[in-house]
Amino acid sequence: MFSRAIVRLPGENFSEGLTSVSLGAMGVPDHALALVQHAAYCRALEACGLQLTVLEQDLEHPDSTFVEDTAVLTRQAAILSRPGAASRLGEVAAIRGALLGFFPKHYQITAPGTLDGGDICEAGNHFFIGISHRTNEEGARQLADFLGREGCTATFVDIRSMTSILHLKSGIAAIGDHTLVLMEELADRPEFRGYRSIRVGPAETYAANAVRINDRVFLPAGFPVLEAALRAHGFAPLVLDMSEYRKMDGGLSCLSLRF
Ligand code: CIR
Repeated sequence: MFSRAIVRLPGENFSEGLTSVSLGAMGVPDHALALVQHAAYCRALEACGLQLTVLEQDLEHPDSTFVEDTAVLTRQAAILSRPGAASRLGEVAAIRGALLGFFPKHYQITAPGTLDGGDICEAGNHFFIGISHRTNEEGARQLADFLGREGCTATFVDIRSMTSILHLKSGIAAIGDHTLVLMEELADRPEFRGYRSIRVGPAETYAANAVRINDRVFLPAGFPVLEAALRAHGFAPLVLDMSEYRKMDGGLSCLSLRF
């Protein structure tokens, strides 16, 4: 069960962040609408019983609303990341003060390691660590070592050959009850054998970035097949509009650090 979350408001220059999406086709993100969607996300977290720390916008870092990438959290420890994109490196120092007071133990990924929190999928005491174009092998090794010291296990999932996702968690969600939501391209990988899986077809891949928050599973709006599948498996989806964050390659998990 989570009792807290940290979020950061998107800045007016949010649309100057990194994205692989063609904004010509999709339209530039609308900051006012992004704020409305952020507020709805915060209300949903609160409705699930979480107490929020809402950080002010950080105009130095247009991607800083995606706070998930700055840390990996266990019960006792906050492991500060070292983001793989140069423009995001400063986000870690900016969130450090807000985060560390909540945790008795602290670790830090150091150079030449790089690691984005979006590549880390926590399934109970086990962590899947994506090796991607943001998280390198050295960063993954450092994290696995820190997790080991915290009594957790880890396996690596190399996604560098995949062009369809930015982070591991763009294609997988651990939603509890030994269940993984998995995009087709990841569904048959041996790393995930032994879990109950709910597959997400190519038309709904974006929705694979779902998040279990206490009794609910947060799901982006517009993905009825996955929503129905979750209900059929006994989960309770809570649907949120994520249109403006999607334009910046962001999903539901990226918008908060939960603990
Ligand atoms: C980036 O490219 O870094 C941001 N525009 C999106 C980060 C999304 N974060 C995540 O999936 N955890």
